[in-house]
Amino acid sequence: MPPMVRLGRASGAAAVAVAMIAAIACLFAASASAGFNPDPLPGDQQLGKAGGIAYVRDDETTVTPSFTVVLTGCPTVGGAWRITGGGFATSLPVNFINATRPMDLLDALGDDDTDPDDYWEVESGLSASGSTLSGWSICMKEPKLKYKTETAPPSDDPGRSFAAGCPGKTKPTGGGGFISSTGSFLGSLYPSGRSWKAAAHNAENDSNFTADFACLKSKRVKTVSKTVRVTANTSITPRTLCPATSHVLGGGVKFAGPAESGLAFESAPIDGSDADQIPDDGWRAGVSNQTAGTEKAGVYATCLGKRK
Ligand SMILES: [Ca+2]
Ligand SMILES: [Ca+2]
Ligand SMILES: [Ca+2]
Repeated sequence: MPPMVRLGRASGAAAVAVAMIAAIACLFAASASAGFNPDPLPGDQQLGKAGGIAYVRDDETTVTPSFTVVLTGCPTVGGAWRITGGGFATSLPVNFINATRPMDLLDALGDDDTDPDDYWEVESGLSASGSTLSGWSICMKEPKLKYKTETAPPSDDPGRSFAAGCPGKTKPTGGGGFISSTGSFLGSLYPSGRSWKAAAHNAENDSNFTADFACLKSKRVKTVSKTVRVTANTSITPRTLCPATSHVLGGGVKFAGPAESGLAFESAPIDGSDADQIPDDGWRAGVSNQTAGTEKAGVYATCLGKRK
């Protein structure tokens, strides 16, 4: 039976719902990361291409509350398309997200490198039966993309946060993170200058906690962001749009309060008011504030401008 979730000062409807889901999850013994089919392509919906960037989505319905995974590939995997960023959304703001990150395809499935450039993985270790978990991959034919996975320093703190830098003069195009252990969840994942920042609620001593992101050296990459206030025990879904002639490569979500008390339930590309229906125009974040006070939340979009 997994340990009960520690939510610090949390109270109110959101916390009650979280506790209910935790109780339901106790009924299931499935272990996270038990072998699943690593082929990301089944279920993928090709949303279209804009400015040389491809957008792909997949949706999964939670059957086993303690483990739901969505794998979303680039249009072709093991080829020229490479991950620039990715996202996730849950249909309920109380579902926990344990992973949202770029992944490497097995050699056996046609990929012969070790770069996590092939598909995007979203994983929930606690979600309500029948709710939907969605994943997005955003891909570009760009050989200069670099990938970084960094593990956070060991810690028993219930709230953990750290930053990891892009190599050389590159900066983040998109990214995510991972935290292990039943009851843990991600709260913040966002670009900051040449670094990628991650924060999470750590439910057990020293869960494995990583930041996973893609980086590119390009004057065309610009980050836009917006900060909003989120009142006690409520959730908010702020959005920000890229400049009109650019296309989104990735994005992020931030909870500025205590790391153990912010639950990220969405960080995903969105369609704007342009003529197409491709989600190439901006980013939406979803944050649940599990504290008894007002906190700040942020949404980030990294945008690729026109070639000059
Ligand atoms: Ca898929
Ligand atoms: Ca690869
Ligand atoms: Ca669009």
